[in-house]
Amino acid sequence: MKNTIIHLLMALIALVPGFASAEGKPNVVLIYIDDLGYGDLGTYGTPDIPTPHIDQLAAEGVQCNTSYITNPPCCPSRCALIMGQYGQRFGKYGMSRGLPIPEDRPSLARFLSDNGYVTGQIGKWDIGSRLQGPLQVGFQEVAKKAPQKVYTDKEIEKMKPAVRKAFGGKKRNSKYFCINEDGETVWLTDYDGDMMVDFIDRHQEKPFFLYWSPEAVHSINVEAPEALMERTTAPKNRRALAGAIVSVDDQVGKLMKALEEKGLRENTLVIFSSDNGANNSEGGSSAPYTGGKGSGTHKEGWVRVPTIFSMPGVLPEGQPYDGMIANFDFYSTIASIAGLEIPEHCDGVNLVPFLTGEEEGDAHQYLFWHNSEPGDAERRHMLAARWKDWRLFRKYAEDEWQLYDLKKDPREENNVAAQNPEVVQHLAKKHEEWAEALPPVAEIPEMEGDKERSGSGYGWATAP
Ligand SMILES: [Ca+2]
Repeated sequence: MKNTIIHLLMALIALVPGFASAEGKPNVVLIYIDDLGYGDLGTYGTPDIPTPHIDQLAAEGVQCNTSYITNPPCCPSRCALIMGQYGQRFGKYGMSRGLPIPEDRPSLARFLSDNGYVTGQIGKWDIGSRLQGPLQVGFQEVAKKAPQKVYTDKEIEKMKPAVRKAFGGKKRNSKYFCINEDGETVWLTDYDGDMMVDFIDRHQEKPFFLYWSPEAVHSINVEAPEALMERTTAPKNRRALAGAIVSVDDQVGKLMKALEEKGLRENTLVIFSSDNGANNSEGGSSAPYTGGKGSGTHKEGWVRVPTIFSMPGVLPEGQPYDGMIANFDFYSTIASIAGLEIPEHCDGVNLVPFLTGEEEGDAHQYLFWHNSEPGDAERRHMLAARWKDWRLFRKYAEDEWQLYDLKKDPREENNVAAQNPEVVQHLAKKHEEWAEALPPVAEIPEMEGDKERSGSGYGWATAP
């Protein structure tokens, strides 16, 4: 009943002209982890990595158990996220780094900025062309990159062999340690968490949109300090990754504490997700599914990620949602919760009625994959479709379709295409119809000029 009233209010608010510029709109924090696997969080069943704050977020929100990245990996995933549509809609059929995101339709940051939000970005970008930095596509503030720690000869001497192998040769710049303003060496993820708190602190009076995408937990995690790793019971092959995940969880705790202390918890939508599936090379887990980054990019674990939505009072607490969603739904859901009309270009839907249980079933009846950019790594080529419990897959258009029943066979060990020709035919036709409406693969343009950066240093770079 409470939710119905809130929806009614939101619908009414959306009809009031000029509301877009009004204060009092909900804040949004979007957390997008790099390479975090479906089976790498406590609330998703991992036994060896304690993630109490993320688990708490799920307990105070909706844990989505069938959440997809239709455009893996990093770069295309982030482009689809920020544009609220399949990457193929703007010709992005694979990694294609350097391909611009469209500017004839608003990015999520531009959209919220145009509607009265203060927009801020922290961490990894990897979106659009070299000239499309975050400040160019709608973010008003970007956390400057703190200088990386550079290892000295003396430090290299004392390093564990794995760390020395990565950072003791030509490359001496640390990936995960930076130098803070006081000259101290700090864990980058932790530094990012402090920047989140700083952003919220400065903008607590306004509606804000904060996008944090840490470098974590992307390889290489060998620098993870013992103090983080010893909090886990992870085996050796995933101990460093586990340490990195524990630190991500710490920052979620830091964020939630800041929101609570400022009385913003109820009026803030927090979304937590990952840009693609598990970091297999460092022991990441897709359990109960298989696959992930590297050799497993043909399987479910490469595209199925953990996703949590939390907004007490608007969304249920501790109620999972099993229907199919994709990362491009975040845009439309944020727009809806902000009382704004979803822009026409969006492929996503407003997930609120699905997350509340008002509407049953999948938010998307079908989801599709068409990763066929000729320049992309062969292992990542994928044509696929999801419908009900079925996953249809083939690598190239000339291959035979494979069909898996993910409910009976989550590990995708039994291709049941021959036993279910009608399902194959139906899904293949759906895929074909969807693909027919897409523009061709776009060429990456050559671009003059320096790559857009927010600059290194401390504090925030702001839009010109
Ligand atoms: Ca990634």
